[in-house]
Amino acid sequence: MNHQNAPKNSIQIQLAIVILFLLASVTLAVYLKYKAQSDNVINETQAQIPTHKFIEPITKMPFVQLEKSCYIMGSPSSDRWTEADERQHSVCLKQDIWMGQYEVSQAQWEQIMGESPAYKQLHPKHPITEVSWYDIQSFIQKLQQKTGQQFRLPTEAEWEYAVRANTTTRYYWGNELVKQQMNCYRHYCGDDIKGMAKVGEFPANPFGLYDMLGNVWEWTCSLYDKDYQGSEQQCINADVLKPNQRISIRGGSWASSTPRRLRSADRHRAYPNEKDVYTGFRLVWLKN
Ligand SMILES: [Ca+2]
Ligand SMILES: [Ca+2]
Repeated sequence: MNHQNAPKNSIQIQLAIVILFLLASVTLAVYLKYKAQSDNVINETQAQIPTHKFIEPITKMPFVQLEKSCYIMGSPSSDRWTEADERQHSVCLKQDIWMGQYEVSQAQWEQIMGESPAYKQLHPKHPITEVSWYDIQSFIQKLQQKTGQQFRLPTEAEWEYAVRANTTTRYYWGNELVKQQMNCYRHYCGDDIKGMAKVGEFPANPFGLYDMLGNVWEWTCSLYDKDYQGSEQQCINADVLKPNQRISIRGGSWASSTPRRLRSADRHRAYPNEKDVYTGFRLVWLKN
């Protein structure tokens, strides 16, 4: 009997091995698929590209939601390019920011103000320039009247949080200048554009914001203080602003003479009634 049952047992064992092998293969396949999916999720989280946007209905300006967070503003003293007014300090944003995805364009300015003061008016999608800080306050007032929404310029601290997008390097892509990353000055930059570029021509930073470095300098709403004693985290009220006080402007321009001027931490300033062909702005939207 035992002898007769032996081949049958052997077939059963072989079948069991095959079934076990199939089960193991299926389990492995399911695991690998799950792992690939979870890896993608992690990668998306690491990229930290915000997905929430507000589109202002009249000019179609998009604003990207940046979640409130703490970060180190300024540049390390170990970097030989760091300047005296870039003291590193921690800043915590008290609320989410809705940052303009692009510099405000000439067409958008004209749409709200009815006329464009911009130099040469090369293209409607060029950033608006030759607007003083006071001109921008008028623009904001009219935009608010027309849309029923609230806007302002970013504080200097909000601006640097936005440009860094959680990076700590000189530029949001690293420490060295890389061609075709921003619109800067030809002899060191190597980009193909001689003057202003249309907004959004160069790659966005990790938060999805365009031209934070280069193209045109951007007005903030903060009083310039070389020692970073807190004014960088506030907007100066136009009513108390004195003619001899200066406002922080950020990001460098298509005409900046050195790549140092285009670093995330670099700071510049201008009197509120100044206007030139190198300076424009972007807005933040204030969610109700
Ligand atoms: Ca250029
Ligand atoms: Ca810019």
